[in-house]
Amino acid sequence: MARILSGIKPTGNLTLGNYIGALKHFKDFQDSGEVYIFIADLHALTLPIDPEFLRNNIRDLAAFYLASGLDPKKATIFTQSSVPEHAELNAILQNYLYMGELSRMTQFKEKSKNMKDSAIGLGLFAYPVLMAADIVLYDADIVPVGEDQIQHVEITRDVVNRINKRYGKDTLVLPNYKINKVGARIMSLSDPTVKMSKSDPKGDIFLRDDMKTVRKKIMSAVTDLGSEVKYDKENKPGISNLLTIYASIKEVSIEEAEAHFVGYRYGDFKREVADAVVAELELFQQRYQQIIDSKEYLPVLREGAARAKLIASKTLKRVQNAVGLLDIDND
Ligand code: ATP
Ligand code: LTN
Repeated sequence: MARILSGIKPTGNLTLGNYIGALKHFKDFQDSGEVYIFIADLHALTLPIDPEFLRNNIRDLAAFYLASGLDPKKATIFTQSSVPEHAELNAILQNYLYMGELSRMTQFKEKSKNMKDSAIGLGLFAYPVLMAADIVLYDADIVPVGEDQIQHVEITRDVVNRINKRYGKDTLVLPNYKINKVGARIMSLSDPTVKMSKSDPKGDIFLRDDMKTVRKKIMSAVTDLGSEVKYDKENKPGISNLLTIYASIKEVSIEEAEAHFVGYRYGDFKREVADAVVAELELFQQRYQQIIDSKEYLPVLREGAARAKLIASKTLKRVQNAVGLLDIDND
């Protein structure tokens, strides 16, 4: 049975981009594979963050996971920091990833570009090391993510190949990323040439926005010259982004979405996109609120940590043995 693993970092309010690119699809794997979904709370510390804000984001993300339809009986849901094996494997893997390749990572370059060297934490630089540890700890075969995370899965593959070559081919499992055909990169509504991102709130739709705000944001999304509703990323990035949002929510192809909107004016098109998003988010928010109020995420996270630890501790032992650390219980 395939092992599927993914995570999101609790750095702020989740956006429609996170939902469409990642969150919405996690549940699709839970009937056919063994699913591990975690909250990347240690990764959230790689840029300065207020402790209370972080704690609330973690609660929120746990509730969002459950509201998205992940079933804790089928999927293991947990926080990264509740399974110390992540940090322990990180300490080993950091020796097999190199300064040059880490400094070329797009995410690192983007996040650090306006920072002075004296303010860039080592954790931000070494982000991919911990992420590689997250993935290989569960022998994950498939890692569903949005487009921006492909590079991180690729560097994980590099480190797996390096380690397996040196210590034997069965030391670590080689993971593959999985991105959605539609919606792997949702763009900002105010500037459709940049990614919708939770740490850059301009032009984002947040999963906790009230429905009036969601409608308003979609109705005032930047569109393009011309009047035809057509998918053309180069010349019509705004319209293409809204078409992508519609197609992902309705679970249809871009071509089907285009066919549906033939002859529409921009205003009517946007209204229908807003209807589709509102219909999806309204239900989602009701479930989220109920989970936050009942705190039902807590036993889920506790049980998830216990289940995750069972797998993680075995992999860690295997790697410790492979690299030559002495097993003091079984020497
Ligand atoms: P930050 O702004 O803090 O870097 P983010 O919004 O980019 O955060 P992440 O926590 O890095 O979000 O990503 C969570 C998941 O959502 C990842 O799988 C990522 O690829 C996906 N994702 C993030 N933004 C988008 C987007 N605009 N379109 C599609 N998928 C996205
Ligand atoms: N970097 C990811 C979060 C993340 C992750 C992972 C995703 C941390 N570890 C392991 C998949 C697998 C992000 O969402 N930005």
